[in-house]
Amino acid sequence: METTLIILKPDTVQRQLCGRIISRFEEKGLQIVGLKMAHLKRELVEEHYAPHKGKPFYDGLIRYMTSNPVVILGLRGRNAIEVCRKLMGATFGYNAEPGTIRGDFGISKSMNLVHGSDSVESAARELGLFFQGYEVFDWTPQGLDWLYDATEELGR
Ligand code: IDP
Ligand code: MG
Repeated sequence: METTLIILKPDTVQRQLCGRIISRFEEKGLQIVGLKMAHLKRELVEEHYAPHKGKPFYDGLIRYMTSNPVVILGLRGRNAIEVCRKLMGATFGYNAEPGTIRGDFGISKSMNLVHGSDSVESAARELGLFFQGYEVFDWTPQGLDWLYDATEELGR
């Protein structure tokens, strides 16, 4: 099982799409293990997006991400990082395939509704930035045996 960091960006909150977008992840079988709302401070967003520092869109990205509240999620499941990236779709809304979150709800380059970690290393780094340990909950979904093959995938 992997856990990934998802942020519903300010455009998702403003456009009141949080519920619909969280449903996409839940319907797929991902489990919410952390959830909170925050108006992000500049320093935290700068650290989160440090790999993009110096790129032409960086300053605008920081302004956008600190402009309004966001919703932050920890999502858990098999291959959660890749699964979430697939559900999100390509970075730019106008490129993203229909059926994906970015493909169905947006058309912008920067305002693309969601952030999702892109590797095991970045997921660990980003979860550590946005959640304290006690804010991530280890709970067992009742329906787990109907989402995964118990013997083959869950080792039971
Ligand atoms: P990702 O969110 O699909 O992983 P990244 O390349 O990591 O995409 O870029 C981080 C965020 O920066 C994007 O989600 C988007 O909001 C913004 N961004 C990336 N490239 C551009 C650009 O060329 N113009 C404007 N904003 C961009
Ligand atoms: Mg990225």
